[in-house]
Amino acid sequence: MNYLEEIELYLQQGRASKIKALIAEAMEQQIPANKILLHALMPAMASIGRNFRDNKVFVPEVLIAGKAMNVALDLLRPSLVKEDLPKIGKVVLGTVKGDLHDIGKNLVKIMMQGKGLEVFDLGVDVEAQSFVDEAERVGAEVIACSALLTTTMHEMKQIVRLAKEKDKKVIIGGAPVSEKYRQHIGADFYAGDAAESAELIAGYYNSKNTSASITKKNRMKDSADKSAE
Ligand code: B12
Repeated sequence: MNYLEEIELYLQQGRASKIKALIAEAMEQQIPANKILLHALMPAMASIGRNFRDNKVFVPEVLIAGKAMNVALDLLRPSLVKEDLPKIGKVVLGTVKGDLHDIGKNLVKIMMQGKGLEVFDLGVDVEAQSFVDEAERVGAEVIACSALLTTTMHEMKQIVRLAKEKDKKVIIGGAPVSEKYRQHIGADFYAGDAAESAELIAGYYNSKNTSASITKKNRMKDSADKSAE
């Protein structure tokens, strides 16, 4: 078995300390973090998801595997996020009220940080109002919310309503959420995975920053022209 296969297997068993050691070794062998994420950790989570659905594993096993996945993500984070990136915008992130799933959210955080976005993570089980309060407090224009349960996704509608009052944009995601649902609740963006969410929001801030700097340049030119007259 190679490193990737071993990591995938041990994650399914929730063996955090074994995974830690294997990831360290794999990285020493120059296996890229991205490859470990996409070809070992994600397939393991998908397989846990299938086994959970088919009643082959139960909440305690899934919980332990989830913890091991978060340990693995913490180990990969430094390789996936370059510290010296220029900061392009702020995002408030969290999992909605009633929902404790955080692996997808944590992945969104890493991918967004990897694009130079400053992420303020509120954790799980977050009240709708808290997303907006935090966005106001830190001066973030974008709120990102995750929901994994059909019974909690409706919280997003409330977040969108409160966010609109404060002129904030909302991106939604998580397994039960879709583009159709985005349209239904009037959210600004939807992405199916973490990498896509980071692309979308980085693109949003980059185009905003570009038009702001063009406006600033034009203003400076106008005042220079006026003082020359
Ligand atoms: C791990 C897990 C758990 C763990 C969570 C551990 C943790 N730290 O997160 C534990 C054991 C705690 C758990 C509990 C429960 N779970 Co659970 N869980 C899962 C499981 C197996 C995997 C989820 C996961 O982490 N996937 C891996 C990550 C990477 O994928 P992801 O979260 O989908 O994220 C991706 C995208 O969705 C997207 N994304 C995610 N968030 C965001 C946010 C934004 C802004 C954007 C743009 C994108 C985005 O990007 C990620 C990929 O890049 C899923 C099965 C599944 N197929 O999803 C069930 C699942 C979600 N759970 C389910 C259920 C029913 C429960 C429980 C009710 C079980 C119970 N009887 O107690 C409880 C609910 C607890 C609660 N109140 O939240 C059901 C939900 C059914 C439904 N449609 O509502 C599922 C689908 C399993 C099933 N088939 O029945 N669960």
